[in-house]
Amino acid sequence: MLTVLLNAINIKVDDPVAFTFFIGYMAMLASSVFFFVERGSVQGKWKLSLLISALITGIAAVHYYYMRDYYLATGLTPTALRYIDWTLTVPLMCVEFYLLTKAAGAQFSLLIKLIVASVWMLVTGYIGEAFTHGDATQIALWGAISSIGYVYVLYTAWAGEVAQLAAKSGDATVIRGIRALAWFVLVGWAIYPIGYMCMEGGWLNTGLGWQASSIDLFYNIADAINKIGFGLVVYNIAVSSPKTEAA
Ligand SMILES: *C/C=C(C)/C=C/C=C(C)/C=C/C1=C(C)CCCC1(C)C
Repeated sequence: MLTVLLNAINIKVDDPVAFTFFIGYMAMLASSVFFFVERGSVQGKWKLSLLISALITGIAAVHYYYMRDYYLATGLTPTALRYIDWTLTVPLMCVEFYLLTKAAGAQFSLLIKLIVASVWMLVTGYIGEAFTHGDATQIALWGAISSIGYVYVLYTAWAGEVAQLAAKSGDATVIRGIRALAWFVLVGWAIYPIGYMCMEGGWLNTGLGWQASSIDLFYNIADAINKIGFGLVVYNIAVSSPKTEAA
């Protein structure tokens, strides 16, 4: 039964990469509808945050639609589409951090710093994936340069400005929410460099012999966890924070 269905949509049962592209598309689309509809039922001050969550999963859904097609047609990793998706959605995740801490005094400069760090991480990561042609030294070098941006976001969320502002807000829901998002950055985002190291010439590929095609498996699973998970944390903050008259 499942085989017939998967054949009909041109996905082989023994191809988990194709399967996760397919499921990823559905999950992103469904989440986007959910966040967009729920936006109507939360307090005014959270509506923009929910819209951003819907945009993150919505943008990803469109990219998954094309990435799945690309992968099925060529069997190759859709590197460019992947990085276009991330370059749009990761800065939007920075916007979520900014919006959640704005009431506690977050400055626009915090948002700019987070966006610069994440774009740094993605541009240098893209160079590492697209232009190194299996050269192990180059891959490791660009991976390390990219990680500087990652560590900056990680630091900001756990101990830097975002964490300090959350503490200052005095709102237990926001404090818990920011801590949950920081966990996503620590654990969920760490899945990406693992995927990166699976590419031809990466440490896990040459060192442990992991399959080069697993790069997409890691990225697809990480995207679902991080994009939908982030959105659900924000949604949870919105529905459980104390009601304020002015909002
Ligand atoms: C929705 C997409 C998200 C949250 C993407 C996050 C991507 C990363 C955290 C990527 C990190 C990388 C490194 C830290 C080093 C190697 C290259 C990257 C770009 C895979």
